[in-house]
Amino acid sequence: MATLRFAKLHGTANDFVYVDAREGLPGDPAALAPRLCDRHRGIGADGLILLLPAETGADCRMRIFNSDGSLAEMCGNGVRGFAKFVLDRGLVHGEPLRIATDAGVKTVQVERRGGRVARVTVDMGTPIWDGRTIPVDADGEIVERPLEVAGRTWAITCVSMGNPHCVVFVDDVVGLPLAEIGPRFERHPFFPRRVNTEFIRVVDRRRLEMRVWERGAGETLACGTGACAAAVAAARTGRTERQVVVALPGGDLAIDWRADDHILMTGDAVDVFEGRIEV
Ligand code: ZDP
Repeated sequence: MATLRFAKLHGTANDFVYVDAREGLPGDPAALAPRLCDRHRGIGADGLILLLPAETGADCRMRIFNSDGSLAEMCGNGVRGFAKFVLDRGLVHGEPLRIATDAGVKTVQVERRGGRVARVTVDMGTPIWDGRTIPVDADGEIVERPLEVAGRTWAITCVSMGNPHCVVFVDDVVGLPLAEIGPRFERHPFFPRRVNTEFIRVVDRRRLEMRVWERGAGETLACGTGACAAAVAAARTGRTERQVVVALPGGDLAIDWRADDHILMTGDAVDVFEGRIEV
């Protein structure tokens, strides 16, 4: 047994356990993540995020494990909480903060209230449209392409934000039986590394409503990379402007797809509690 110190934070109600793992961890993170994320037997979270030693070109490094223990390349809501976790506690310095992730170095700007990080803007980099890179089982770009899932034909648009996303525009997100259809997208053979699926209703040219079924985590109250994927899919198919607010069950995220192709995502980062757990 070892004692692990942690903090729990959320961004738009997408919650994560954060651990300073710069000096190592008492165990394999892929095995620790499901135990720590368990909402009945553990702390409860959508994923585990580790602070790792800095590397060249960045102030620090983060790594995210989904609640099922799978490794994700990138995490939009988690990276905002990560910035608050390290800056408020003085663990890392740097403004703008450069965070190395498995999807490249992300630059982060923070807005403070009462000396503490309250809102965070992340340069999420550029969207990747190439099918084999996302990856999906097809060449070229996947924009409004029919795919049969759960006995229905959906028009899907696929994009990688470092991690794979499938965006589907629907007339109603509230009534969608997500627990039934979400896993069928996630495990569809068209997605060789599984997929995060966003179901989107266009409210108007500057607002989207979204529900998400995340790879390795199920339905979550928000997904930052998913909100970016939805925004670029909506703008690219002519449904919206390049600046939108994405309304998620957990709150709003502002997305700006700049003319230079970079996507800026802005949202909250909130401390929940800190603690120690025997592992
Ligand atoms: O790619 C994946 O496996 C996702 N489940 C990772 C988590 C994404 C996240 N919800 C986000 O906000 O981008 C943290």
